Amino acid sequence: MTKLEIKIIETKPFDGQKPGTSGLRKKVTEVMNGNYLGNFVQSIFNVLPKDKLKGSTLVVGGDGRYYNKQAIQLIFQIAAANGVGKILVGQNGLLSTPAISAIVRARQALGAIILTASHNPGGPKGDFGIKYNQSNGGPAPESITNAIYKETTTITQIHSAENVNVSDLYTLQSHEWEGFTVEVIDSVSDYLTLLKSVFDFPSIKKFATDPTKNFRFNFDAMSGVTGVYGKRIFSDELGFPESCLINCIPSEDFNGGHPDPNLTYAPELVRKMNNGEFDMGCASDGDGDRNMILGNRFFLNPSDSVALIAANYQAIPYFRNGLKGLARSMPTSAALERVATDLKVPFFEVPTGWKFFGNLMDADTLSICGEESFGTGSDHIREKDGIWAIVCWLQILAFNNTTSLEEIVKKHWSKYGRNYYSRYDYEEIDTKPAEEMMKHVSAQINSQELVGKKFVGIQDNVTYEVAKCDDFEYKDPIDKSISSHQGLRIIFTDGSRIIFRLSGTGSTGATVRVYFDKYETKQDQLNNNVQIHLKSLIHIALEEISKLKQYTGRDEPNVIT
Ligand code: VG1
Ligand code: CO
Repeated sequence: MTKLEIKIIETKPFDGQKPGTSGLRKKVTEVMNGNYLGNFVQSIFNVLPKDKLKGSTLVVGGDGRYYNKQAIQLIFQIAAANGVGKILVGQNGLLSTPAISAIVRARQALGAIILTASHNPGGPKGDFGIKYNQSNGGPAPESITNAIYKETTTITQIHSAENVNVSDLYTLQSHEWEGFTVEVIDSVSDYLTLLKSVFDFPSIKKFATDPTKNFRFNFDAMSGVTGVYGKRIFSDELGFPESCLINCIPSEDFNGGHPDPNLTYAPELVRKMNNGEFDMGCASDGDGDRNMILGNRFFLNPSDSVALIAANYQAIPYFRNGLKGLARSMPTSAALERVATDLKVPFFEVPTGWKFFGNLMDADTLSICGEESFGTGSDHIREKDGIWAIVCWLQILAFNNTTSLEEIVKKHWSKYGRNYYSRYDYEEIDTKPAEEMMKHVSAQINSQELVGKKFVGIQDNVTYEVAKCDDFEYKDPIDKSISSHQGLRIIFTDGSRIIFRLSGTGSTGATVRVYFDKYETKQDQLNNNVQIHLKSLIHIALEEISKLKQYTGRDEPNVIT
């Protein structure tokens, strides 16, 4: 068997290799510069204990964006030289983020290296991303990502086995060297096996293919990795015709699109749904962990989606023994805790980013969780899961024997009340004005001058009085670690909330996110237009508290959800 030819490459640190909300995300041009990626990969191995690394199994794959394949070869070489025994790589280098989480767990791997910048655009001028997941299948916590970052600031050497090269990532087979194997695995099988144990596939198939129901379904993979999964799961397994699947060929630049499933970046699907062409339309992002779900001329807000999945848990076989707990990220609407209260299960509020849910799941206190940013998931894996969320809704429709999502959501609102919710994104603002605006808001929070302040709503004439405001800090109930500065919160006496955050996933400039949440119980006020219903709160946030326009020069957000 061929021996590994290990070389030591001298290197120097690169600035700015600090992972953000979900891994390191940078422009492809920056990542392709010299040892940039090699440094980061070696830094990951430098923080992993040598004895665990020796002979370990790692899962590697990505969303198929530009530079994915070259990065995979580089990881093979550095992993081999650092003592890894085996790498499981997805066919053609493709694995969705949730599938990687499933594979790590099913095969008891040490961890995974995931190559994705998720919802950020790709191609030679787009973004690239890399993150490390641990043996539970979830993103590494801040203690590890900080340690990796520290390594990147002092790194001097990369260890690389330069005779490791796998040119054929298509054929499902193993490639062996002395002490090192690369196994090309099917991208879908492990994940599909898991989903089949979570859901009742036959009942969904029966519903989906029942001619008397004439259920019209559409899935948009946004030219990301879930194209591969969409065909196998929705078509081959659940019986939907292939004509239901759009943009299902993974492309290195997402076909020139922005693989972010929201109302702005999935225009084709949104137009069809607004025309009433389908009963259910859905999309997922570049790496398959996000989902957008629409009904016939109806938008399902992600914060409502997770609340409804929880409220309808009995439809899903995986939850047959009940729910252990529910959780949402801080900016996500408060709809979920009303369900937690009703079901009498523990409830948790964590900072933005999936890495905070994992500890709760590992401690067996969390079953279903979600984020407003089109992320929903459960403890079947340790990542959010776009296809899982879509299949949840198929299962809920089948269980309730209806093709109308809207009907199910409206029934929920009339029982629990409705959280009117919206998020405004101001993308690629210059860093300085964005930070100054955040400082302006945090000054009012730090001095507590906002507390007790009354604002009269320009739309509803209602008086909004500030009850509480803070810079959100989270103490992990399991490992007691503290995460500070997780978003500026202003909470009103009626429970309405305004939140300001700077994004941690962008690669250029700053993205400001402003979140609005207002709870309504009056039965005749449950079907209003969201933007009109929130107009007063939006005005208070933008004009009175933050003076966002003055600071940033932006009249309108790029994306409204
Ligand atoms: C955004 C979302 C956050 C999500 C993160 C990763 O982070 O707000 O909820 O977990 O993206 O999603 P930020 O810091 O830009 O607000 V994914 O699908 O890009 O891995
Ligand atoms: Co994603």
